Amino acid sequence: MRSHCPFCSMQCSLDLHFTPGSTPGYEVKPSPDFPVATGRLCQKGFHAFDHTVHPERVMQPLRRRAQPKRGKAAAVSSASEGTSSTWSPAAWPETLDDIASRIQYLQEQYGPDSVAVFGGGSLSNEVCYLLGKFARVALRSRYVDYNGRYCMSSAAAAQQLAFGIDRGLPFPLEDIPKTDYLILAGTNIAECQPTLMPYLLAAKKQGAVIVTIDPRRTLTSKIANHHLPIEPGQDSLLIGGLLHVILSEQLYDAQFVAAHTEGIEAVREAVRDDSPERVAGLTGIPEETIRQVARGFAGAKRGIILTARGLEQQVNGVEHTLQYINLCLLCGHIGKPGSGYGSVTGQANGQGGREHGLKADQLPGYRSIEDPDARAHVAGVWGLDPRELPGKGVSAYELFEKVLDGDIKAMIVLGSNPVVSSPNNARVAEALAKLDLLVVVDLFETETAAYADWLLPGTSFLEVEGTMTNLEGRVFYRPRVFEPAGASMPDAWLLCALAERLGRGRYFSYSSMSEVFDELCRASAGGKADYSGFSYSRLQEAQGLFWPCPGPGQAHPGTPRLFAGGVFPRAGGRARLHAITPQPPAEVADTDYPYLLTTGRLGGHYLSGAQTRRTDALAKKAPEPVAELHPALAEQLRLREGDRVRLTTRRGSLDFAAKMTADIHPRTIFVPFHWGGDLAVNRLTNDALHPVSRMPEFKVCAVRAERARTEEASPALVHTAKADALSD
Ligand SMILES: Nc1nc2c(c(=O)[nH]1)N[C@H]1C(S)=C(S)[C@@H](COP(=O)(O)OP(=O)(O)OC[C@H]3O[C@@H](n4cnc5c(=O)[nH]c(N)nc54)[C@H](O)[C@@H]3O)O[C@H]1N2
Ligand SMILES: Nc1nc2c(c(=O)[nH]1)N[C@H]1C(S)=C(S)[C@@H](COP(=O)(O)OP(=O)(O)OC[C@H]3O[C@@H](n4cnc5c(=O)[nH]c(N)nc54)[C@H](O)[C@@H]3O)O[C@H]1N2
Ligand code: SF4
Ligand SMILES: [Mo]
Repeated sequence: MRSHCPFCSMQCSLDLHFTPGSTPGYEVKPSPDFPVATGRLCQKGFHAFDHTVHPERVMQPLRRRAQPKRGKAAAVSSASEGTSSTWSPAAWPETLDDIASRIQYLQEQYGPDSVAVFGGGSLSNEVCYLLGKFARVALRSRYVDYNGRYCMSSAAAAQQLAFGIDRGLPFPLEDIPKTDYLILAGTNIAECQPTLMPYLLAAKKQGAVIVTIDPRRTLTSKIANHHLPIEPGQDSLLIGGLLHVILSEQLYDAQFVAAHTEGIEAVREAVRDDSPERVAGLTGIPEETIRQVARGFAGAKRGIILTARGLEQQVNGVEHTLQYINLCLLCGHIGKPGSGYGSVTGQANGQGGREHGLKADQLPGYRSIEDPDARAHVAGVWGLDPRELPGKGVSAYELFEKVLDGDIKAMIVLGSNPVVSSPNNARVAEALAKLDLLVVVDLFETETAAYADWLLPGTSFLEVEGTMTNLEGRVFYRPRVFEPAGASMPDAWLLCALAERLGRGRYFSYSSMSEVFDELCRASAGGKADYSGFSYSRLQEAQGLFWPCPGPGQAHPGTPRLFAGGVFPRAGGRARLHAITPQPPAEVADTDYPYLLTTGRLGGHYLSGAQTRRTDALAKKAPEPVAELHPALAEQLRLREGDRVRLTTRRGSLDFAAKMTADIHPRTIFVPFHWGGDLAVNRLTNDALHPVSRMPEFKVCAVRAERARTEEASPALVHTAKADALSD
């Protein structure tokens, strides 16, 4: 049986082979004949089946017996997961009746905006579309956003500003081996999109130079010709140095810049003082390396830059991204095979999720909810008066602030575990504990479900059909291979059933998932992410097609490569260069907090770990988070191998096992974020947001480090024992 891995944005195709008598009963193998992953899977893909049959799967609607824990003290203490005595099982009709009547009661008291929706980028296009529609049409609430805000929002904003459109990669993966020079900044592809590595290696084999920019020498950096180990937060400054060289030595593509861009003079002015000498002094990257990479990239026939969360998840994330786009545009490396700028999308459907209205300011087809024409078009498809559509809401993290302010009283969380994945997560827990009604729809009783009044069983990726959009903008069909487990129901069914009980059923009456998709396609027609030429049958036949694909009919072949001939979808057709003046992160190192903490991923775990911590083979390899720090720093702290390190930021203190590695910048400490409770590094991270994209600063905050006192029972050790028990 054919499906697609539920985890990262590569969306590798996998085949399930029935193996009677074995555990877990099916063997996962890579599909040999689907494009993208070239017949490979990573460790997460090979184990993707395991969590779907885990004994802890939620199998029926569960209602909390007692009230959820209330108040700050409870929220800040370990967000331990509940037990079965916490919940009483319920049938679907009474569940939906109760939730609907509580929503109606709250909306009568406090208005439609008192109920919010928090979605996720693992969901299919159909569910993302329905969630956005559900918020606006069934709840009539402006408050909807999703975890993609924590993920792609800075790159999305930057691409919109520079190019007028945001598609993670504006070119297909098959273009990568054609390049001569590849810059990988803040992207750890070897662990985060492992099946993309063969494309990078193919480029290298054909002679491409590879440069990595990261505070850590990651597995990805091992294939690089040059590794530039900056401190977190310095990308704009470093790239400013490269731009200075390229402009002062006249290495840029003057013809391309004159014909296809605007704004070069302002960039020239902005980097006037960023000489390699000065930038080397500030970043520690040798002057000669700055010159060499600038000359190499500008002189290459074809060049590609890929960025990811390393530089995007910052209060300056949009500016860092724009600076890399400046580099690409000035060198004319765009709009032709083997050249371009791309941001490596993260979640399974991180791309589609941000196209069809799950974002606070957005309507399907990547339309703005503030554009009167867009409102009229979408309202027309939905059969509403445009005046009935609410306006724009607030970003993911700000939804929790609205709860604390008392504006939001109820929330539906579907496809996310924000207690683990939000910055400064004690505040998020505090907000959830304050809600009058929290409904969580998930496969598992997550750390977020610990605050829920209702926990509803979601279906796994194998139990529901739908379409997904991968990092290249390739839209493909994922079939259903099993019946929903237990009493779980597809998310789409749940939303439609709830809409009906809220008296809005006439807007949510579909007889099949393909009907939802057809409506999505109509709603997207004429928008930037135009899907109107797609249908289930067409996508199945073609093994995926690239958007935009304007309809009607089957004539348009889809668009694997954007910006052909250097034409950009902005007024005048030109791309925009941006003058960037590098700014420091929201927190810099000082005497109280002398180092920088950065966070990220491990190859064997996925996001909040809800799925991969329940996958024995993966949990065994990485049972708890380990803080990576440089041996020189360890010596300064008198830390020995095997010691635990106490990390303290302005938000709190946590203890972690420590690993010494010369592969990290000497003043930077890295901790992965895949764990909850007292192992959740998001207890420490900064909730400062980018002024426009509202992206939190996951990648930099000031931290103090010391040897943890061993006589104190370390909370982490308790959890290690729990993780071991889980994997037995
Ligand atoms: N195994 C695994 N794969 C995943 C995921 C997962 O959880 N696990 N998640 C998926 C998702 S949703 C996403 S968004 C992607 C994320 O994919 P990536 O963005 O590649 O992953 P991260 O580990 O968050 O960050 C990448 C690198 O940024 C570096 N970094 C930190 N600060 C800076 C900085 O200031 N500048 C630069 N240049 N680099 C910096 C870190 O050291 C890290 O190596 O991965 C996807 N794939
Ligand atoms: N410190 C730090 N924090 C970060 C980041 C970082 O780099 N550093 N990265 C951020 C990024 S890029 C991201 S994308 C976020 C992601 O953070 P989360 O949104 O918390 O990610 P997941 O763990 O994927 O949560 C998805 C949840 O939905 C459930 N689920 C999966 N599929 C389905 C489905 O089809 N239906 C339903 N109903 N439920 C489903 C899963 O069991 C899981 O509990 O984390 C962010 N947080
Ligand atoms: S590379 Fe991504 S999509 Fe492919 S198997 Fe691994 S996690 Fe799944
Ligand atoms: Mo992400």
